[in-house]
Amino acid sequence: MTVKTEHLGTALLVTMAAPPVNAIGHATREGLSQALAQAAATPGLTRVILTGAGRAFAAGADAREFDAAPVAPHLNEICAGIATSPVPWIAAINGVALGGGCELALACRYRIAVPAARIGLPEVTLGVVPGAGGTQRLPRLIGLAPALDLISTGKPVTAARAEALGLIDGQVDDPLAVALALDIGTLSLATQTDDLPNPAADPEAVEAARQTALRKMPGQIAPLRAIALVAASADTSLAEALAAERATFLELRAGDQARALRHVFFAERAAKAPSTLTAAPAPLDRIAVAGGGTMGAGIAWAALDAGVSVCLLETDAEGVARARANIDKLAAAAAQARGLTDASGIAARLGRLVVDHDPAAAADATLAIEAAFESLEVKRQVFAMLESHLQPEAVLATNTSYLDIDEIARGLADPSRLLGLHFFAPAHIMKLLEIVRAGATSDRALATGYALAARLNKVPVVARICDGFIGNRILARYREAADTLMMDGSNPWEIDEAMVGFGMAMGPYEAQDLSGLDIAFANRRRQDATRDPARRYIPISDRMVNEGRLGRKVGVGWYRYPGGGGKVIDPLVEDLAREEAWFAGVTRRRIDEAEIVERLVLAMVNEAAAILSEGIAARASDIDLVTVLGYGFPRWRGGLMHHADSLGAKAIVARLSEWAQEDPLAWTPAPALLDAAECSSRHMDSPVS
Ligand code: 3H9
Repeated sequence: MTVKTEHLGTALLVTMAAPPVNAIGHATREGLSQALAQAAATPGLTRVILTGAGRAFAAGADAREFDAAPVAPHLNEICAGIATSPVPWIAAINGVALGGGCELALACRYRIAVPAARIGLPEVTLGVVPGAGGTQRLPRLIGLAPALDLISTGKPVTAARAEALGLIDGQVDDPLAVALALDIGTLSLATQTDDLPNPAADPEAVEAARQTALRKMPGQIAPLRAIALVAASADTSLAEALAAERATFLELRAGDQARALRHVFFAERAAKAPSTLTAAPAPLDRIAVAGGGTMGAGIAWAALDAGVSVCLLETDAEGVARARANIDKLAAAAAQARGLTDASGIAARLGRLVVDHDPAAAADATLAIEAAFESLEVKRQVFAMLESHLQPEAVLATNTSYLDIDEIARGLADPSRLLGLHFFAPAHIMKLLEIVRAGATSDRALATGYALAARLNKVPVVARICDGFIGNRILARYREAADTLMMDGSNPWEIDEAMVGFGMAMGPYEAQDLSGLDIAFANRRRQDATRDPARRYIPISDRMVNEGRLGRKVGVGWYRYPGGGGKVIDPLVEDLAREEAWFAGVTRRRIDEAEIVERLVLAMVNEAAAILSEGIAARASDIDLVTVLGYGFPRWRGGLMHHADSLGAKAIVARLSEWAQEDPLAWTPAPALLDAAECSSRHMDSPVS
């Protein structure tokens, strides 16, 4: 039974019980529909109290049902039934009330929530609009501007904020008790949301919400459609507006963006430790981070944020001072980010931190993460030091982006303790954690990696060893393909603009300017010895570095940054590309935006397919998570491999094969793609044998 009913005196208690978060699926809708009928058939009832079992009120419609046609009874009909019920319904909000859960509460006559509740309409983050009255009842209840804010961003609010907005009538520790005790007079004075007048029109707030959505959620349809629906609440009858809302919800629910966003939502949730991994992780209350540079300090701050005690190790007093300064910057930024933490929160974090150059200070750490300079020699020295000072059962991790972890492990007495934990900068913000399983990594070390991800609220993706693991290997191929386009006729700003138009958070050249051209340069030098001499090599990036154009940090890279400000196109870069093309005997040609996007996306897809074929990634959805959470691939396209599926393996292979005739080393289709194309019904998400 996903909905339980119980008579408590003259009240009917209706409890949604679909663990873990009471997502509202068909069975719950049936149960709610029956509860409506039961209430109507019970004489003398003074109230119906709606609540949720466990930790949630309701997490919204069950999104797992969205791939199939909707089945009656529908949630919008249930909300209408609650809103027009002669017996008043009270929402006793015991935990999160999101999406359809919030809409059920909005249809009630009265709403009381626990202080820990989070309430909101996050539908746009799943590519849909609220479909059970949210776009109409919320603005009637709290006004147009705040409703626009909640619905167009999808961000939930705390119970305190909900009360301040008038979304709920009060916060109490025991909403059920209060709902039972509420006197009839108070209840009858409360106005049913549907009887409230239309909210006042607010064209300025509507335009501001549109501009914010265009800027912050570019390419996405749902936020703009939701804004239009909320705007219409000012001058449209409730019945007409609810019908328009329902039609929009159903249209978007069946669309590509909603499918892609659902895919990422469920992929994120599926990315936890597999049940087959039974080893117990190391405890994580006290960890060490070796190296207090930008990355090490970011990792330390992420751990401090999660309540972990950290020993941040440096090599000498100067290093300790630098590490302290890096931590102070993060603390200052956290203090400025309003609402995240207060002064006592910052003090508590700093109270859990020790910064030292004596490795003995880390002796009781159960996990040590090395974030030192990217050199095999340096890393081996760090691990020798950690090995001699930490307990033998402590797990060791390297944050290397490219180095062979098996090579690092060779220096250890017990290589099974070592794994890779590849964080993304800024480490305290980015959600992705690549966990690299080396040849000897034990199940316990792996389980510790997963446990750390869970503790730090990050999404873990396991990779095997190769140059760059999953993400940086795809990135390297993306950059190589972009450089080739630049040599053959494009320029960095055309390429950046095309990829931003596709939906990437940033173009590849602006991103390089941000991270520094010297990092990719060092990688190319490391790869010189193993690079196939027959592979086409584009020297433009090397020349940039040789001319000191290292990116934003020096004020000039692919773009110029006068006065440390925004980017400005630099025609010298185009001259440089023309010159290199002339040296190489390349006749430059006009390359349009569509070709730029197609070449760069398919270069990444082909590399990702090779990564799957080689078993570096276990599943295509892991690659989707890496590209979306680590590299700015548009979430609403579902990640690289989900997007590839939408293009179709056959079409991809046909295009790659055509390009392979000009350059087989760069474009020959990977075996996983050939497999998928051969069996065209098979998605790349299917397991690769
Ligand atoms: C909607 O409501 C449309 C209506 O307007 C119109 C209707 C007509 N569906 O995240 P967690 C699962 S659209 C299905 O790990 P947490 C989740 O997959 C919906 N399943 O826990 C996971 O399963 P598993 C609008 C869902 O405590 C388990 O629950 N609502 C749904 O970190 C635990 O989830 C939203 O967008 C769902 N709606 O966070 C809210 N929600 O154990 C989406 C969760 O098998 N949900 N599951 O891996 C969330 O934001 C978070 O899950 C929540 C809990 C904050 C609720």
